[in-house]
Amino acid sequence: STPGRKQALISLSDKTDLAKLGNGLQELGYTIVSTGGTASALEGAGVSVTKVEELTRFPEMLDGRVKTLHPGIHGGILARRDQEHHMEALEKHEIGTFDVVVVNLYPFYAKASSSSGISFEDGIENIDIGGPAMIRAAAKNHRDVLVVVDSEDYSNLLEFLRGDNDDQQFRRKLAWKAFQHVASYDSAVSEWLWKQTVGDKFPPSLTVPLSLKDPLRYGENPHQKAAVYVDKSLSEVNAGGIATVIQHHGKEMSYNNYLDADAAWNCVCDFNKPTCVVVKHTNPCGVASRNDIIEAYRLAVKADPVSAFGGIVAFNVEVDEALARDIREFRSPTDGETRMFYEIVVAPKYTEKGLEVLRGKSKTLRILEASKNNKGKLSLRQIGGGWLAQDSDDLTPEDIQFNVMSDKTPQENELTDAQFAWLCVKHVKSNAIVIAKDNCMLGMGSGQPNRRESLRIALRKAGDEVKGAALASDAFFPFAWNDAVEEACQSGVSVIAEPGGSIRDKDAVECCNKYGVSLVFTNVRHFRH
Ligand code: 93A
Repeated sequence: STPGRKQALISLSDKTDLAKLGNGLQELGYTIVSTGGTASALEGAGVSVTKVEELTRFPEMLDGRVKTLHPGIHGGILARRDQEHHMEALEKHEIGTFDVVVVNLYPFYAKASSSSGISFEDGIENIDIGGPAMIRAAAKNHRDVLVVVDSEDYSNLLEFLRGDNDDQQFRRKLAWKAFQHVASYDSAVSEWLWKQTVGDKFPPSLTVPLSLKDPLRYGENPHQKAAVYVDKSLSEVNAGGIATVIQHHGKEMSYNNYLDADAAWNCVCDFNKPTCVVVKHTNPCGVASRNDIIEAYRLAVKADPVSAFGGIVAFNVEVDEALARDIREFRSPTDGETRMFYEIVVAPKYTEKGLEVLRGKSKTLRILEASKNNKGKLSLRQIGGGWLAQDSDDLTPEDIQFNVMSDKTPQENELTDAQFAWLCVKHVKSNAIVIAKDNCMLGMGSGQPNRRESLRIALRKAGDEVKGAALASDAFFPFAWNDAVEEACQSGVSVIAEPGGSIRDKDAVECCNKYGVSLVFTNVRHFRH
């Protein structure tokens, strides 16, 4: 290389904005060194390039498995500029230093998780070795080598190089991002290999590649530090969910906001018809499905207006102007006067006008656009000293047989009510009881350490409307007579849905028979602890 001339090493699988980068570096007087495909692309964009082979005086070999794994490359990245003997060694072997290294890796994840799948051999060939080696080397020597792994950083890089202030913080940030990039990549590879080894026997291994999305002001409480991370393993193919939400308006999202918005979004995404879900402290306190989404919204709020105040409102359909106006103006059903106040509105889409109207509701209202949640995800919970991993609970009523156990067979509408209540109860913290009728939640009891108490709370919220409604319980009733089942029957519900499986199932059946209530067993439990 020409002495004194600055050198940049570029090797990219994803060639987004490559021309911009190449031209920018060339204008700044950099000599650009590249691997085969990247060199061709740069030349195509009118940038002059030195091929890696010219520099290493060694051909790319083993079908490209060995391209940049050479002292001529790694010496130039790793040499300490402040160590005389390092620089002497480079000189002796005629190796030039690199000041900038821009690399992104073989698209392993996109390939391994593509719908068409990937053969084992193909998977193996897509494991990048030389790329991570260059990234790690450059990140280690970031004091003198700028390392870039994300095309979104090209402008910042060029701007930095044009300036004359050498900011170590910028270099460290790039190095941090670089190691993160490689760590995610290795996690993806290990995840894939794990699946090749154990098949579907276990939930995925715990090497979830995470990348920091945002530091949060604080955690559940102000004295707890917190941040939100995005699961990179879901990028491209499976992306979606609350972590990657687009915020159109409002105050910064907090830890609790993410948690509650997630609960609301997961719940509303489970429904096929146009649905509104209102969540408070991760529990749905109002749910309604209607062809007219405004009606659904009003019913969901009406289910428990006191809890809905300050809650999260989620829709599974677009928010248009008319709906937005209703959200903005709707007055609390408790006093008919106070305008309802919410922390968050979340929906898959907004019309221009819808957004504009909602923005006018308050400065703080967080307006979120979320993309569809995909099924088959990993659910992780932390315990002291470790983690619990499981598949997410993806069962919906369509997957479940509702077996009639009582003498009375539920009418078709009663069965539909039971299924609706069943879908709701899945999203409520155990012990969970939901009372519903006509595609609308009327009352719910959640999180009580005994089922009877949850039942009483649900009944109280449903009030007189309980007559003829359906009741769902996330797990079986341990006792029937003089207990929850009898209390439910006496309240006037027409049908009870529960998993069954108690040693006293017979009591539950006899009790329902005595009161002329239908009892259906799902044989599926929806604990949510
Ligand atoms: O097969 S490798 O693991 N061996 C290498 O020596 C090597 N050097 C760069 N893969 C290697 N790369 C990767 O090639 C880079 O990480 C980059 O993703 C890709 C760019 O190849 P090309 O410039 O030929 O399109």
